[in-house]
Amino acid sequence: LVQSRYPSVTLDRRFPIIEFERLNFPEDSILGRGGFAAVEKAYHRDWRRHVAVKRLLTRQLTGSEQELLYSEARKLNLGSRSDHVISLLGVCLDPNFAIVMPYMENGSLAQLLRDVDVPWALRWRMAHEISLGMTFLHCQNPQILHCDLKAENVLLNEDFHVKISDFGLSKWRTESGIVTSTSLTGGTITHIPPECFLVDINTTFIPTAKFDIYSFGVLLWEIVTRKQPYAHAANSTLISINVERGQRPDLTLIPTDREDVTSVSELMQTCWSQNPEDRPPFNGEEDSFVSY
Ligand code: ACK
Repeated sequence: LVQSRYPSVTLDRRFPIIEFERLNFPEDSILGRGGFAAVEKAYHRDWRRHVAVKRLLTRQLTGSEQELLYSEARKLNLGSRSDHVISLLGVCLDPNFAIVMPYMENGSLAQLLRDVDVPWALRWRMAHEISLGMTFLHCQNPQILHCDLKAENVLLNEDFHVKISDFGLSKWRTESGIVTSTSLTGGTITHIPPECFLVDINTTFIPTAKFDIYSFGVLLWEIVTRKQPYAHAANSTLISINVERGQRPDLTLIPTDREDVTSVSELMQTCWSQNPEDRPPFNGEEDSFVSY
């Protein structure tokens, strides 16, 4: 068993290796399922702690699925250097490649907002920590675009501090603007910026950091309202609502009796500006990264 508190941050193939046999999976271990992988809760017998394991459940990984999980592990490996990005504890190689991360006791922000009337001060702290985590990702070289930022993918540790998770759709973006990714397309339609749907049919959409900023605007709306964006619209009409009519999540659901809420409401509207150039960067300064 190779374990280090600060796993290698180089983008090579050296990850801490965890023996699959050391993990115990309880009966109802599944925390959630994605396209081809699932996240499960497990107990590490030597470390005597719970971990979260992302792996394929039913069959052998194909080459490209293996690459996807592998690329996700590389990003989590970098996450060890940020307090607000989930980190990599290690990977299992046998019987399949699997990602092992810390288990987050308080689940996702989506769940918390659904179940609890979260105090405003905690909501602002979480929003701030999300922006710190995103600043970290956007300042990497190559830059990491998350491309699926939403309340479900924001996890909370035992003290309700934020860890950004799920890099299944994320992409690397080099300084020359080239996006490298083995990831599947897709994502959450309510959080995808309109320009994504406006590209010529023969052209591939190339995301920039402004993609994540738009999603952050919608996420701020989720934090403030504790509701689902466009809850009453059918998925099939969302693109035309969002792109052709330029509509956004319902501002009438935002309370008007608090100054802090009003200023966050102004910020979210800047973040979801129709023109990507009008959206602010996460770090609050002008572009430090050439192709931000
Ligand atoms: O809202 P949730 O319970 O929190 O459902 C999702 C689900 O798995 C799919 O991503 C949960 N999840 C993911 N990673 C972790 C983790 N490291 N610790 C605890 N729960 C996790 C997430």
